[in-house]
Amino acid sequence: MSMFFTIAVIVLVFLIIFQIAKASEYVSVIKGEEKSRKEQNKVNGFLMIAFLIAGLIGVYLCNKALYPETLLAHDSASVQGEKVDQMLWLTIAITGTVFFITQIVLFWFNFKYQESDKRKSYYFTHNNKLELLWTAVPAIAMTALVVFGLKNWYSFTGPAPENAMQIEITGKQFGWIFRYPGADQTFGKKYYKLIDDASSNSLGQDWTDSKNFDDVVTQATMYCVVNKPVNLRIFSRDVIHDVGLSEFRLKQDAVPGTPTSLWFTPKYTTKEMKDKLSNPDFDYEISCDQMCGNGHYSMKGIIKVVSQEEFDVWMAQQKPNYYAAFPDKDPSNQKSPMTADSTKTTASAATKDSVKSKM
Ligand SMILES: [Cu+2]
Repeated sequence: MSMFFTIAVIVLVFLIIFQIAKASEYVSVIKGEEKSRKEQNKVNGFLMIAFLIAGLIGVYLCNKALYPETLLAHDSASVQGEKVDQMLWLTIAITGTVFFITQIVLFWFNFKYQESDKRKSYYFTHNNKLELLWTAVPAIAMTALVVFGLKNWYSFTGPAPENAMQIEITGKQFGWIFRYPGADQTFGKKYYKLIDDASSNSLGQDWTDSKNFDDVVTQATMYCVVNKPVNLRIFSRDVIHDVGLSEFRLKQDAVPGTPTSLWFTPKYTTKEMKDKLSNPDFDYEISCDQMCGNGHYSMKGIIKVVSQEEFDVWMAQQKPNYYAAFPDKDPSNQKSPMTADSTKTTASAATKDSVKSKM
């Protein structure tokens, strides 16, 4: 029924507009074409001003309503992201100024320079000064923005500080795999032909390289330490993905066959961010920012930013992936005296609980 009324209303509105147009046509015939055209011109001039004012109010209201939803409503969660925010604000300041000047002038001139019998329009075909001005000014502004951007880009993607934590992140259809270098601080070799999910080798670690024996591999959640630079070495197992870190204001493509990198220093722990945003459900998110297939939407990873102590406790609980691939090599699978074993289990359960309550 409501569908019928909607269609009826649309048809009626169309008929009314059609009748008004027809009536104004007859009026113009009676009044004379010339006079009617001039009147319409005036109405259009005023409509331009009305549209300008309504448009500016609309822009203001939209910004007011939606600004809290944007990332700019709170500061960057990484030191490097502050530079990105600076660049964004600078770009908004420049393009925003140009936007307001051009839009106001566009509609105001339509009103001011509408047809008039009192003046004659000035006609010119070419103006070198004007051309030079509107070419040089945007070119200089754009060059400044690009140079500023490149400088920051080379800094984020260039060599990380000496003390940076090394984490490898690999995108796959559809999820993220993380690798930590273990006690030797060196990643073992890997080879894509060795990738075999069924035998716990999702990264293709080469087991003939002993540097792989202590490498820890985790999925879905990555841990890093607050105020400590983290260097992400980025890989892909299949198609192009993109490590999108919106709270840190950074992102980098994960390209099969071409490792990329990105480093940043987290400013706030996950817990601090929860308090800061008054959102107990907050978590730093890794989104895949590159359309990569039908499960793209679900390719979400979590980053937990914790203190060094919490990280050490967490890392101590992780088993190298080598033991998942070769369970018989795992020392904890070897028979040990009953008493020693039971105390160990209680101790590790206690630390596990304390970590949970802290996070
Ligand atoms: Cu993806």
